[in-house]
Amino acid sequence: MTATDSHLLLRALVDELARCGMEHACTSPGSRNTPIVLMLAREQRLQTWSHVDERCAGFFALGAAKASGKPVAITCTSGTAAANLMPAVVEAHHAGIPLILLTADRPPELREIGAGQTIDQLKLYGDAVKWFFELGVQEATAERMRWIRSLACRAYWTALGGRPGPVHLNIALREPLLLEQPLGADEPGGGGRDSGEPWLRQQWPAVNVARTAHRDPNPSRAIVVAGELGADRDAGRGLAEAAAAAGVPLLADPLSGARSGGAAIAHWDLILRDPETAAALAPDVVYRIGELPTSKPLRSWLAGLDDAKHIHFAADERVSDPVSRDGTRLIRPLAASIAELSAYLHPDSSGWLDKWLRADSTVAHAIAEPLRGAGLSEPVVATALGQFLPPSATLFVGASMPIRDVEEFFPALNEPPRVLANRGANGIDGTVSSAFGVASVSDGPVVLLTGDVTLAHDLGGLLAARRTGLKLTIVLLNNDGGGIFNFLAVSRETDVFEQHVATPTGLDFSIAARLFGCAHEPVDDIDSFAGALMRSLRGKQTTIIEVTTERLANRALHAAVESAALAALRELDS
Ligand SMILES: Cc1ncc(C[n+]2csc(CCOP(=O)(O)OP(=O)(O)O)c2C)c(N)n1
Repeated sequence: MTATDSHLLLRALVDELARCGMEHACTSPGSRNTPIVLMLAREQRLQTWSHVDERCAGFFALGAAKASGKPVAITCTSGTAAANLMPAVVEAHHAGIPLILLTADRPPELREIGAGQTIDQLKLYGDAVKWFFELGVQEATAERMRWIRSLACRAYWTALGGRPGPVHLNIALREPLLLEQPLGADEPGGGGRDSGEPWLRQQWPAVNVARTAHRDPNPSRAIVVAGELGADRDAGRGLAEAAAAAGVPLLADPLSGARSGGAAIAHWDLILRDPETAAALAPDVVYRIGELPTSKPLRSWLAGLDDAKHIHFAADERVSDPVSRDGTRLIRPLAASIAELSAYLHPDSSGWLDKWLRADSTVAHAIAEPLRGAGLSEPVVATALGQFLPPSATLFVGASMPIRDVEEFFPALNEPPRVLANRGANGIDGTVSSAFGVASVSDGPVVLLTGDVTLAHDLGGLLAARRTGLKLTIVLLNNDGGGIFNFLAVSRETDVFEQHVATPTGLDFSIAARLFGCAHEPVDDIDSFAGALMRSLRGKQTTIIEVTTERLANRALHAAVESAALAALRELDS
């Protein structure tokens, strides 16, 4: 194998990824992966994003693939560089996001003899990848060129097909890594197919969406529970329209894009905390679609619905039923699920939807007072983002309290912004990088809502602001530590809690902003928040809008909101 062989093979591999439809790739620097970097960066059909830190590169690619629904390639050098992709690979595996990992490796004769930067990269990501393949060292014969073209397409279609996920190609490269002369246009075997077609185009059989026997002739009390639905922005809208047309209450996570229209119940998380209301609103049929929302009240309510039929429309065979309630699981592509579910929903005349809507407006009214009294709090920021963001925007939500507050407080809107989050493995890692990845494929502005520990965890992700030219609006809820832990029993273990669980960082984020070339705007009331948000949405620079809150006050406010909601619901019941 000469440098010419490896460059010819890699050029063909990248050519096929682009022919299949790939548009974005991420690189991280190194020596061994130089030939892969050259091919990706020089491929005109790809937009290639450079990252210093492989962990950031992995999450950036994840964000881009999540928002676009298309595979994104990542290359890194050998050794711990490849190991740094693991968190993003795990998230991609659990969330069903297509990635193609191109790790450079030493050739076999340099493995297991103490050569530098050499670790065992075979099956490095275990079962978290859909396919692992060791490319070995090959000569660029006509036969091998055909083979690599076919293999590149297989990697692309495997990442994208069925339940999407990551694919790992481990690429052994022997020195010399670089060419003396530029590569000519010719290729043994004549190159790829005419007219830009990929070597292999894979198609899946059309799925039979024939009606099944599960349709109830006249269920009067049905609800729809919608969780994250993936990259297709029309899916949530279609679902909301179908629920509104049928008068079926729609309990939608903002991540579904379906918290919208006349049947959307915005405050179901609070409504279901009142046992009497929850019992009165028990349905005969639960139609679930997408992932199950995080909300504990929702999950325990569903778990207790013994007498209801539970019908789950799922996009693939992966089980997403943590309460073991699915009675029927209908596996369909998303669009087919929505079409079929729409046909299941019956127009309602029993006042069923009205009962839900009354509870919803009762809660909305009741919680307004404690929220108003608390100034610019974490729940108010979650609510305000729903009110202020244009439909063209994307809100990327960090783990911990931000995702819970968005679930609990985000309003039902006619045209909601897209809401995304890393909910596959619920990590706080890679959040900034994921949001920048989303920005790389988005036309509208991207806003990240994050806690301070989450931001500190991926502070290096801010380097993308300087190095990629992409822009984020980062809304930082700084309660100096993990506020979520103040809601847990561990907060009573006072000797250990602050240092080892809450982990306040004490960071001055204005200095971090300056370091990475970002603007920083501290805000302390709703007007200054709205002003900073609008300026940042219009501007060109990444801005950290910092809202300072207190963990104990935040917990007390959540409790006051819940008490107000429950008191009002009880009054409604009586
Ligand atoms: C990679 C990873 N490490 C640890 C955790 C556990 N964890 C969940 S929330 C959290 C704290 C988050 O704090 P912050 O971002 O400030 O948000 P807040 O809780 O204040 O809303 C931690 C450490 C996790 N989910 N992922």
